[in-house]
Amino acid sequence: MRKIALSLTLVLLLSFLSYALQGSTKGFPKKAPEIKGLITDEGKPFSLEQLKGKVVIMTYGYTQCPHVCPTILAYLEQVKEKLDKDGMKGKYKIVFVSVDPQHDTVQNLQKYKKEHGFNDFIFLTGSKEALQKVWKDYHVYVKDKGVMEMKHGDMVMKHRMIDHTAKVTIIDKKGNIREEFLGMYLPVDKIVQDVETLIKE
Ligand SMILES: [Cu+2]
Repeated sequence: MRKIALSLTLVLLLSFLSYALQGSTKGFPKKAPEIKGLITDEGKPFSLEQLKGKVVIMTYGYTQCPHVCPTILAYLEQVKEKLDKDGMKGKYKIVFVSVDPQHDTVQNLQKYKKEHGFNDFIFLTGSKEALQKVWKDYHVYVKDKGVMEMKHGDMVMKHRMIDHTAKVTIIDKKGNIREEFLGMYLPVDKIVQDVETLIKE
């Protein structure tokens, strides 16, 4: 009987200690490269250092993106709502790094954020050089294909097309990348569970 109780305790302890993050953890943990030279949608200089002590949920995209980025942002809005409901407000930050230095000026980011109600998110832009450094450091593929015509039924519409990696990078309170969620269809509950675990570390 005592033996059973002991092994039960051990199993419980082990399962607690070995919570497995649910995203892609290959190559992580890894120190998150510092982000230099980018500015926020409020026109302020940004650094990851400013967010030390918070879990950072970072994604990459552009405000004129017709489909992928709006989808990712809608999922992240759900993540935000769940985290806030669980009392996590202020303990994490959602950051969106632009892949479009040409159009995503501070003003355009501000406008986009306001129009879509992403009030708690930080949108980042910067010079092409500064952004390119961040894309490279975080392994984000970016290819500007210019304006392309797309058919919507009988209508032909013009879209600014930038091919880019769709993913979310999760950085812990100490500034280490811990995992990534790849693709545009994000598992909201898994992200919430992981972020809450990292907040409690
Ligand atoms: Cu996009």
